[in-house]
Amino acid sequence: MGKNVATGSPMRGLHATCLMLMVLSGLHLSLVLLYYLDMHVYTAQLMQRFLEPESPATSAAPSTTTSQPLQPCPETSPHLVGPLRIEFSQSINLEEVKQINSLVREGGHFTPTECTALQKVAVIIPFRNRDEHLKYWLYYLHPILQRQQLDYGVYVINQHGEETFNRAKLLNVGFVEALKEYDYNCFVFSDVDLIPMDDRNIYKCYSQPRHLAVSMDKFGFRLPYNQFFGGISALSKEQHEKINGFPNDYWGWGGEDDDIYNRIAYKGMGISRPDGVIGKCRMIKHNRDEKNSPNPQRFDRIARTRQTMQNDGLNSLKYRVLQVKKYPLYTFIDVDVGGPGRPPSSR
Ligand code: UDH
Ligand code: NGS
Repeated sequence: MGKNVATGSPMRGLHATCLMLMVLSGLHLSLVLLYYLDMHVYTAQLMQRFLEPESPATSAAPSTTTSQPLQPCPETSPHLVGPLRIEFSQSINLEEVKQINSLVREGGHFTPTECTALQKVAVIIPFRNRDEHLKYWLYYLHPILQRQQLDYGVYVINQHGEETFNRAKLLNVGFVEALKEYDYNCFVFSDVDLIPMDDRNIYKCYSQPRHLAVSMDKFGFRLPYNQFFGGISALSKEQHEKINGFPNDYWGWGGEDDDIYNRIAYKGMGISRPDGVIGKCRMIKHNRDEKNSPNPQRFDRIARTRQTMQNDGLNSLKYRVLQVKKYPLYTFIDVDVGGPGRPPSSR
């Protein structure tokens, strides 16, 4: 017994010390582990922030969720990257375009969440049988428009049937139909085959009607003539109404953009344009479409804009909407616009 008592006490002390040391080193180990885990997560977050893809076609403006009241967006978006590489060699998968643009809502709408956009822009595209071109347009333009911090919607106005194409009338239809959906104050009218080569070419409205396609590859990156107003243009709601919209009676190719230019000039407005560097655009090469041959009446018509603009335009627009389809990246409006000398069919 005595022997046990004499040897038991130091053994128990040693045991307790060992236990304490083990607990302490366990604690130390878990603290070190926690610290490293935390650092790892933090580093991963940082890496993600800085390594996000910055390719112009894929990166959109970041969105932040905040309960603070939103400030107006700045005059110049901080997300712009300047010159873009635009090419049309690879075919586009719309599913991927949809995934890249996950902040775009059904029907092709986007609203910045980090600030209140300065303008509400409807982008109107005249359309028939150009699906491949539309894919490129959606692929390039959605990220650009988001980086420009615009509150926008994309409207593809499809001319139903086989009649001669009427670009300007389709644009008028887009103006009226978009306004039925949302309180847009700016309208950008864009051909489906034109892509800006610089995201500083802002798809918004200015104090004067804006011409955006000022420096196209097919014209050697120059204006073909001073009054040229084709390809892509932007008019505020007021500017569009002031000129009674666009002419409805240009069937086939050519002249309708010159008529629009005349309307603007006759109403005492000027044309605003970006410079020749920011205004560079690429056009997707294509052949002349069926039912869009040069309109033989175009020269006579543009000589008479001053008279015709009074009665041909928004105040005489007649069409019938056959279908409105909301796709993830655009709103598709199928319309009967009639034909030369033929009104749209009634129900
Ligand atoms: N558009 C269509 N479908 C058509 C015709 C025109 O969607 O059948 C739309 C489309 O948005 C197009 C725009 O109307 O971008 C302007 O028409 P366009 O591309 O025919 O006009 P553009 O002046 O070309 O660009 C004219 C034909 C050039 C032939 C060149 C041959 N080398
Ligand atoms: C003019 C046309 C415009 C056309 C421009 C560029 O001659 O409608 O060429 O055409 N005006 C008349 O014909 C009266 S383009 O080379 O882009 O096809 O926009």
